[in-house]
Amino acid sequence: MSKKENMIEELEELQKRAEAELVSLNSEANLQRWKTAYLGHSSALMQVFKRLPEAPLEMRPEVGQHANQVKAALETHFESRSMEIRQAALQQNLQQEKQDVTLPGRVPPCGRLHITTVVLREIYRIFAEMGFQVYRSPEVESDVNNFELLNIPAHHPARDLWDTFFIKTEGVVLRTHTSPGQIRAMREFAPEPIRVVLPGMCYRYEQTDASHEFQFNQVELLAVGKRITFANLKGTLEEFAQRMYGEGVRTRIRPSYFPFVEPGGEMDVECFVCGGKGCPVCKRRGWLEILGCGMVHPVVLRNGGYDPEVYSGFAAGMGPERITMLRYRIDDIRNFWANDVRFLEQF
Ligand code: FA5
Repeated sequence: MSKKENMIEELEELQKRAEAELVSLNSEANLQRWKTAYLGHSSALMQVFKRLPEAPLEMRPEVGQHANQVKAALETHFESRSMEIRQAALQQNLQQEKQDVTLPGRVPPCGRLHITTVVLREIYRIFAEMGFQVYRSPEVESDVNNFELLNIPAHHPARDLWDTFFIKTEGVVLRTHTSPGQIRAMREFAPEPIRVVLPGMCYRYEQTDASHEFQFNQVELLAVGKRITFANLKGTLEEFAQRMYGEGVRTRIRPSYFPFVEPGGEMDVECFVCGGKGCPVCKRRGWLEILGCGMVHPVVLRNGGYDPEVYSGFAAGMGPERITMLRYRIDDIRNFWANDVRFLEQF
């Protein structure tokens, strides 16, 4: 066999071996190794090209041409095998990661309204239907609005009814009730008639217990105009109680003292746990206190910019957390602002 035939045979052997190996490969990594071995710089095929200049002149064209054909064939086969392997990997991925769309989805955790917010909104809705609008006033108040203009001068013993958080700035307090909002609303609207609810957080320096927190909401009710009477107050509160606690619920108004109303009272609803017979929830009285109320005191009307000879008004103040407790039989008010989701999630 001539040298030329030898080289050509060598090339054919090489091609057969390379192609046989290529068919058995089934990963990208192996493919790359194969490429380096058969088409890389130091591969046997490349050696043929390198050795060509040393070969006798007459055999160079034929051997060179043959080597080029082998190289082109190997490159083509490499490309198509490479494509097959990539396709197979893709198919396998699609199989393994197939999604079962019939499986129930994972429900994302979802927040909810705080129970007091729910009850507050219900209170607004009831009063909105009676023509009352929400009017917001600040939680940090002047001593003047919180007490003095409400007919509670400095050193008046009635100040003891509200254990107050004072702050370092003199004359500024955390409001102890929503009643100072009465002054703000009156001063904004006088001499126009008013029908507003004043909601929001109040603060008292309280010894906390199951029914007393040092922060709690109140909703104040205020109506001012000509010929407003105690009968209007009674009718409005009676209607509220029916809508809030259910039709047919019995109510009563007892006399009570608040410096900013005259006459003043407190409203009770019949205990809906025992139906008025007496139980631990109503402390055996058969009645539950829900709010303070009365006719706006002439001094307060004047401080708000209304002439008490011409105008009259009624006001009331209730605690939505206490209302919520009664409704849902919650036995401790301290749960409301303790931020324990086990409590909050129940509503
Ligand atoms: C007042 O604060 C008066 N401003 C209410 C008022 C308004 C009377 C207008 C007349 C006219 P009192 O201190 O009773 O009143 O509080 C009213 C309501 O707030 C109570 O019935 C109760 O529901 C709630 N409340 C009072 N103190 C606390 C407390 N420490 N924790 C939770 N709720 C409270």
